[in-house]
Amino acid sequence: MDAKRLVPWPRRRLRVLPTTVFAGEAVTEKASRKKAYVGIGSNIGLPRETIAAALRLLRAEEGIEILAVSGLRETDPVGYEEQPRFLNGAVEIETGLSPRELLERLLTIEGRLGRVRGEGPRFGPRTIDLDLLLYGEETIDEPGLTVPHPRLVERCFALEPLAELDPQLEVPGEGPVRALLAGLRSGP
Ligand code: GSY
Repeated sequence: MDAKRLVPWPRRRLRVLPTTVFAGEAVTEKASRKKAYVGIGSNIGLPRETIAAALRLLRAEEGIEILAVSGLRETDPVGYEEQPRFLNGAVEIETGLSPRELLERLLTIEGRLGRVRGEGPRFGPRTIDLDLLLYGEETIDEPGLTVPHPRLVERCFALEPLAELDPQLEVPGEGPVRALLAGLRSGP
């Protein structure tokens, strides 16, 4: 399955400061933008439509540019088996937002699509999940924000679309995404 690589919008010419205020918005220049990866999942309602809506909302966000979208795949539920199969994928983005700001945007989009966090069983069904998987090469461990995502390396459904988007990708502190996947597939 090939990731759909998007043609970037023409960008403004570089200015001197890394961040300037333009029409009231903080605009971050290319040098300080980060590549980040967001995992997407859904298994309630109309997953394909909900994921399409999530991508539209993500694309409309100021400060987030979608670079590529992986294919979507049906996956068996992990963590709580009595639920429908999931539709999973991942998105490669470039952003000038901080990891915390990006996380907040993802949670807001989830909310707009009807997700109520804290409702139902912990690993149970959900209308939409937008997980911040990777943010540049950073490792972050703060209340409510852990990057790389704390369960990324245990989850084929999250690693597979990442490997599709960038087969050379490294998970900071863990190793190459392809090696992590091979380890999971070969079993304990
Ligand atoms: O955080 C991801 C939500 N989730 C999933 C998922 O997206 N896909 C699969 N296959 N199983 C899952 N279990 C949980 S929790």
